[in-house]
This record gives sequence, C-alpha cells and structure tokens, in this order.
Amino acid sequence: MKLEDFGYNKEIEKLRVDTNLKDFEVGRIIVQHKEKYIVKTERGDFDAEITGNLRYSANGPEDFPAVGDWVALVIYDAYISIIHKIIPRVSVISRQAIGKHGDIQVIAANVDFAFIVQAIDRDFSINRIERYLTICNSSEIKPIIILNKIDLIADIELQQLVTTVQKRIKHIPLVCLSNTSKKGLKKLEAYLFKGKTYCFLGSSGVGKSSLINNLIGNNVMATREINERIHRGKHTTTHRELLVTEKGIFIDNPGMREIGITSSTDGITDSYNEIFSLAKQCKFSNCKHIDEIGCAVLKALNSDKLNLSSYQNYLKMEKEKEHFELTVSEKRKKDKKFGKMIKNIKKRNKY
Ligand SMILES: Nc1nc2c(ncn2[C@@H]2O[C@H](COP(=O)(O)OP(=O)(O)OP(=O)(O)O)[C@@H](O)[C@H]2O)c(=O)[nH]1
Ligand SMILES: [Mg+2]
Ligand SMILES: [Zn+2]
Repeated sequence: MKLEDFGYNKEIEKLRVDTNLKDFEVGRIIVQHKEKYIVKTERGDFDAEITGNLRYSANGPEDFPAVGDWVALVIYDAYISIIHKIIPRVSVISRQAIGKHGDIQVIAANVDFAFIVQAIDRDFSINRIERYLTICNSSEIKPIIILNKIDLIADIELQQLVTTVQKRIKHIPLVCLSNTSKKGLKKLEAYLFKGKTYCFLGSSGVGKSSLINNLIGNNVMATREINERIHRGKHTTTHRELLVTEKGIFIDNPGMREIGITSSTDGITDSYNEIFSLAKQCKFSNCKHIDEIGCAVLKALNSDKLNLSSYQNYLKMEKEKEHFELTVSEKRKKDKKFGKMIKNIKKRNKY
C-alpha cells in the first residue's frame, strides 16, 4: 500500500520537510492504547512506542500521538519501531478530557470530514449537535450531520426534526439515514472519496460502527447485539481505530458521554455565526451580551430574531471555554516550572 492510499498528501509532505523529518520513515497511527501504538506504513503495520524524549517534552496529552497522526519513526524489525516525532497536524478534533480540567484529549488528527451521528429515537439533541460542531472547529474539517435510525419514526415526525435542525444549523449538510432499511446510504456515499479521512462522532449506540460496516459492505466493526438491555451503558466500540478502505479512511470512535469545548473562539464562531455577526453591532466591543446597554444580541433576542436556546447554549459554552482556557494556561505555567525544576535537579546530580 502507498502512503497516499491511507491519506498522505502534498500538504503533509511539506510539513514533514519543513520540520526536518526527512530521514525517518513515515507512518500513520491507526490504533492507540495508552502509550502503545499501531502504525501503518508502506512496509506494513507495526507496533510502536514513543521515544523518551517525546514523552518528556510533552506538555499534555495533546502532544502524544493520536489516531490519524502522521509520525516520523524508525523501524528496527517486525517487533520494534520507535516514534520520534509527530508531523504537525493539519486538523484536529479535540475536547476537554473528562474529569481532568485543562487536559485536552485529541480524538483524531488529520481529519477531512466529521460525521456527527445522532439516533432519532432517544439521542436526538440540537445542543449536542452544536457541541460536536464546535469540537470540529478547524476549517479543514467539513462536518456532516447524520440523523440515524429513521426506520423507527414516521416520515412526518422526521420532517419535523429536520426542520428544527435546519432552522438552527444552517449551511451544514444533513443526511437522514437508516442502517436497517439502507435509506439515505446513497446520499451519504456521495460524500465519500478514496484517500480522505472521515471521523465518526456521536453517543454510544447511535450506530456509528453499523454505518461503517454498511459503507464498506462488510462486518468489520463489532456492533451492539440486538438485545440492548444487557449492554445498557456499555460501549460496544472500546477504542478508536482507523480503517483504510476503498471507499475512504474511516475513524470509528467509542461513544462519547460528554463533550467539552477546547481550542479558540474559532469553533464557537462556526456554530454561532449569527451571534457573532450580531455582536459586531454591539455598542461595546467587549460586550458579553448579558445585560449591557446597546447590545445587539439582546435586542435580537427580545425581538425573536434570535433563538433563545441558541443563545443559552452559547452562554453555557462561553462559560466552559473561559474556565478551560484559564486552566490550560495555568497548567502550562506550572508544567514549565516543574520541568525547570527537574532539569535543575538533574544538572545538580550529574556525576
Ligand atoms: N433500528 C435501527 N437500529 C440501528 C440502526 N443503526 C444501528 N442500529 C442498531 O443500534 C445498535 C448500536 O449500533 P452500533 O453500531 O453498535 O452503535 P455505535 O454508535 O457504534 O456504539 P458504540 O460503539 O457503543 O459507540 C445496534 O444494535 C444496531 O443494530 C438503524 O438505522 N436502525
Ligand atoms: Mg461502535
Ligand atoms: Zn452584546
């Protein structure tokens, strides 16, 4: 297999050359488990570990290789290969790690399209769609919303859901789908291109793995058994995995319980274009749109030009983001101090 078959392109080649990684072999992370990796290369798939240097210079989990990453490695033999560096990421899907404030968890790197999957039966939530849109904030990633399991509701109900989504989320493709009846599958296939990378996002049980199986026409991914009761609360897919197929490169994910916000204001801008364009007309440039005089956002809200739940969701996410950004910078400072301390101790103890 050629590197291009699993997603390599000129942009990544340029990044590799620019970062002086030409002397290494190139591979792509297809599985990650703690600090063990499987890397796909032109010579085959290899188990890999990272260098101590990579580990100690990491500021946080986001500096470790993630599924989808292109890495510079040395292959010693069939059993040992060592990852030296991550080739800079063209795009990344990340979120705030659960429980540990400030840690960024990379879900997948170098992704071209994100399929945001929701099941219409009990999983459906516009707020959650907006949150997923936010974590795919890079302009390099094109999101596509999928409403799955449409075989479970009547057409008229579905039409109502679609209208609700499209009213609030504009300019993002929406595909209604059933893995059971295969309705909508053709429409979705129109987005697939060989050599492009697709990341499947959504809660557990919405049908991400079933969809991948359907797209490749093969039961490669394990899916939940029919008797869901036994499995309640259990994730069927237990780890992230990148799958190279003729149709495209698919990254399957375990279902996500909660998604936090990472990264800059860019992401929020994507799903909240409306609020951001209104904000330009606010009297004060630092307006927080809560109780300020001359606030164009509040004005639109009061005259029903702006959706109340969009506004509330926006405030909630802004609050999380503020907290998150603070903790990241605090953490960085602390890590730097700690790193310096360790360095000094090592220096002192040299003999
Ligand atoms: N009725 C119906 N059931 C579906 C559809 N798609 C998937 N399912 C069922 O939903 C259950 C969960 O599907 P999975 O593909 O395992 O879900 P997942 O999103 O991969 O779940 P995790 O791996 O836990 O994140 C399985 O029993 C599927 O058969 C659909 O379109 N309609
Ligand atoms: Mg799954
Ligand atoms: Zn305002």
